[in-house]
Amino acid sequence: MTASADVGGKTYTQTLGFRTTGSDQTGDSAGGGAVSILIGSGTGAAFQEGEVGLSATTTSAKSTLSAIVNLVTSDTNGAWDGSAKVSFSSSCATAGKASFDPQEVIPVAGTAVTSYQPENGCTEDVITASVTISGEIKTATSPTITVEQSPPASLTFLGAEPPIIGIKGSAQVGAPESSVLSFQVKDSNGDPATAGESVSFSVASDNGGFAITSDTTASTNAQGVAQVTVRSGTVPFSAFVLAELASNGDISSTGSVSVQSGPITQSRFSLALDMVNPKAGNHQGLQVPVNVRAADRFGNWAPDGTRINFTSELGDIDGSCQTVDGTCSVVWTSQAVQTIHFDKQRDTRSCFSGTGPEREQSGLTADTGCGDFDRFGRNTITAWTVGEESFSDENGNNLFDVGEDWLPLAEAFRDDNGTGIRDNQSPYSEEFMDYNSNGTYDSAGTVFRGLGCSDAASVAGNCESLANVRDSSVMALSTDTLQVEFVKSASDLVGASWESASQPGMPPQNWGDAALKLQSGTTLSSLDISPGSNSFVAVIADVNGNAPFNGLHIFVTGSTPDVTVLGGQVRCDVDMTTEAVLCPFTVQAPLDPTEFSNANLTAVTVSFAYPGTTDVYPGGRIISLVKVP
Ligand SMILES: [Ca+2]
Ligand SMILES: [Ca+2]
Ligand SMILES: [Ca+2]
Ligand SMILES: [Ca+2]
Repeated sequence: MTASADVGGKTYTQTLGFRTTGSDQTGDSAGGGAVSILIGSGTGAAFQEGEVGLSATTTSAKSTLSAIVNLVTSDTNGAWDGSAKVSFSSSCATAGKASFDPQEVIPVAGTAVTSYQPENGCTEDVITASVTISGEIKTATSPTITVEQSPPASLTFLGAEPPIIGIKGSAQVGAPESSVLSFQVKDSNGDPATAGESVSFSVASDNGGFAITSDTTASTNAQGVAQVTVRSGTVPFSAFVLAELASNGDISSTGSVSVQSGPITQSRFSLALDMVNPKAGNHQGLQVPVNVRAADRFGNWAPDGTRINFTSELGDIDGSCQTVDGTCSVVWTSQAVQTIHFDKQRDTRSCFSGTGPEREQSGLTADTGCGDFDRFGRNTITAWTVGEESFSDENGNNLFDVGEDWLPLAEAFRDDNGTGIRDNQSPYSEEFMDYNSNGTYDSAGTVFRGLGCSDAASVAGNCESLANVRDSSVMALSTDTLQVEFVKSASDLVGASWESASQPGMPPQNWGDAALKLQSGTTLSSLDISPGSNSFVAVIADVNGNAPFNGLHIFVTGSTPDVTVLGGQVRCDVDMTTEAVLCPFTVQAPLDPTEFSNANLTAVTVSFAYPGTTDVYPGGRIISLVKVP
């Protein structure tokens, strides 16, 4: 009996054995020598207490070996046949670099066996077996296991983050200029190679200055991954980076990142309304989606997340949206009748003096008549964001060179009266986007504003700033009520405009005060009919002289059997337009003079139907026919 034996060291099991025997009734009732349970390897004379037996002490990553422990009784070192659970562990297993199958074993006849498998990254390991018997933990440890590592066998490109970067300078418009490329080294088992493998990097082409900005050699981490950072140059292209294993140049891989132009170019920034003539003039809350598409010089989408801003003359609109795949949308909502921003002096204003294409490329609204009066219910919507002016890259080097043609842009503005010029004569003033924040409206500059100048062009002062790209559209807030006029031919409408109905010669004085004014002569109050064919044009507009609402069906019919509208009835549908709709028709009268003089001529009727139906929509006009011999 060694009742006073100290805990620890090699006396560990003896101490436990003593306690087990002396502290419960088993030992007392037996009245004999203390018998304890020991853990180790082997049995009988071969028993090695506190040791885990191994089938081998050297193995390869992904190979297995057996670990074995025996539970014996201390009296004879014979197999203990009690019930317990043995747990195996190791530092590599804790680190996820080795595994046991099974990890917990219930011994059979005192013997517990498991299979141990180390991974790459586990170079040395010691297995511990532990068991709890009668509340006491008993452990055993193995000799050190040496694990031979699998050599690296492959290098794979995992990806670039972000996969698309802008050309040098794009950071000004919020586009990244650098990217991190990741490569993974794997061993022949397809597992990540050991940390610390050296990988070297080089660029396949330094086009425009594309370069590696991190070290050209990097070590793999625990996941076998090595990374390299690159930066764009001035030229957009698919850039390739070669990665090579330092220890074996035959193992290599190529990664790529796309260098794109980045800034949105004015000529590829466009605004479109889902509906330009909604029936919104008398209704609040009617909604129209407003869409923008934005791309760089090459037509590549603006980077996702590019913020586009919006402003609307009438109604209300979401302030901004962020692009995904080069596009985003906001919603415009009507506020019914609105007379704000009407320009009483529009007919006296100067107008955009450039060509039609220049007007369109400058993001202005379509030209609807310089010198005409303004009209109520015409709503200008403008979208803008930071980008660059458009230039013609005549030598194809993707740089702006001195002498290359470009379209200079004045500061963006919302052209409420559609003159193509920003007007600001009190009390009428058009909102503008003060790009340089100097509090005043700046006209077009004399240097190119954008990214990517040749050295000479930079010296000449180009590429020193960016500019707002912009586009605008006009929407007609079509009214519920319509008006119908008649002319003899479409040519009678050349130079026609809309003036005040209550004060002819003046601009419309209020919402609904618009009348068609021909350049010479007047609209018809009756239709003169001669024998044979007589052609006319019905002009249908809303009460402000704008387009009838989208989808309206217009019918022109004759009202007596003796005179017919050719084809029986003429139908004209209102499509996407902001302007009055022309509906030409022909009245067929008898050719024979006698028949003609006996014919009963009364009237022609213009009537309407709701969109997509034959249900009569209120309004229309009946115009009488007058025989002209
Ligand atoms: Ca060029
Ligand atoms: Ca307007
Ligand atoms: Ca204007
Ligand atoms: Ca300014």
